[in-house]
Amino acid sequence: MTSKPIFILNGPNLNRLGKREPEIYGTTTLAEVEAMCREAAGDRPVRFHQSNAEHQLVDWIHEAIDEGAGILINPAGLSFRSIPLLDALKMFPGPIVEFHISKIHRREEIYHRSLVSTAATAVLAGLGPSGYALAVKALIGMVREGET
Ligand code: DHK
Repeated sequence: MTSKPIFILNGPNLNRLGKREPEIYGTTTLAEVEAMCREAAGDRPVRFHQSNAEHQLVDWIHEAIDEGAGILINPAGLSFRSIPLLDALKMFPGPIVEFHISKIHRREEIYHRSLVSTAATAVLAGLGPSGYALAVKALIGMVREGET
């Protein structure tokens, strides 16, 4: 039986990874992040997306509600103000890992309080782009726990 996919969702401006403020986000591109995630996921199917549009991220979360085993989300700037994103995530029955490349709690005040964290099962921040692989493995571990 094919296992249900994990959804890896990336928010606004993450399409610019590699060029965007490399002193904060590093020089790894989003395509390289996707490859790392697929490698870390092993035989678990992955749906990897990025959008600068809040409604598109909400639509993918609805897809995950119907078809997904877990969600890894870097909501980027939407972390801090998006009620629609939070409301959609609250409907998801499985594990949610919220991920931030940077140390959001040591940055400007506006980045300190994520609304998404109130729906997340776990939060990872400050590990840099390579942290996505750790987040994938943590999510798959939670999914397996829920499937046993
Ligand atoms: C990414 C962004 O685009 C910022 O808006 C967040 C997050 C931090 C990150 O560290 O991945 O504040």
